[in-house]
Amino acid sequence: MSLAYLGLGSNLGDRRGNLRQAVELLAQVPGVVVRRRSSLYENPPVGYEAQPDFLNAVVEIETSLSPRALLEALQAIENRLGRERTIRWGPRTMDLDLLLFEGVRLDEEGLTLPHPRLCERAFVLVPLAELAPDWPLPDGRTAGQAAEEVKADADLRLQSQGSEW
Ligand code: A4P
Ligand code: MG
Repeated sequence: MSLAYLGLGSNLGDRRGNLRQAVELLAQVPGVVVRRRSSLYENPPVGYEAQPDFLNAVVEIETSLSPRALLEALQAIENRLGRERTIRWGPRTMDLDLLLFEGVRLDEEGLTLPHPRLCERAFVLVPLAELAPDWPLPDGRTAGQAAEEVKADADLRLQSQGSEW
């Protein structure tokens, strides 16, 4: 079994309900055990800004799947939750990103690990640091150090502390 961290985001419809449902569907994937979830944060969109605010969280899983098979399972859940791909970085009912997969670095068509935009995004780093503060990032910092550095400039509003959401 390998540890992996997933980034969840929603900015359309019942955002909290979408995140909850995504975790429930994840727990039903054969070969995936959901271990822990971060607090839930609301924050303005990064990238394409003319869209509603996001709710974001990070989930820790253990899995016997390969990174590629896990990505396919995540995409199937996005589709189940009504994700329509319109504009890149645009609004979505559910975005499920594979952030980190224990012991794996790769850069292939359709799958880069660690996630290429992980080190710069407060909405990923802050919840990740709750679960895995000592995890080493590709740029040499730990998740906890990186989170501290981006926190001050980020408009991250705690919506639900701990894993009760
Ligand atoms: N892909 C490659 N590596 C990975 C990986 N490690 N995990 C490929 C997931 N996907 C990976 O993703 C595009 C392609 O990336 C996929 O085909 C996959 O094979 P997508 O989910 O189809 O499209 P996207 O999400 O619009 O693009 P992308 O590049 O994944 O965007 P991001 O980086 O996920 O950003 N602002 C706030 N506040 N909160 C957010 O959650 N999210 C985004 C999306 C932008 N701004 C945001 C948020
Ligand atoms: Mg994505």
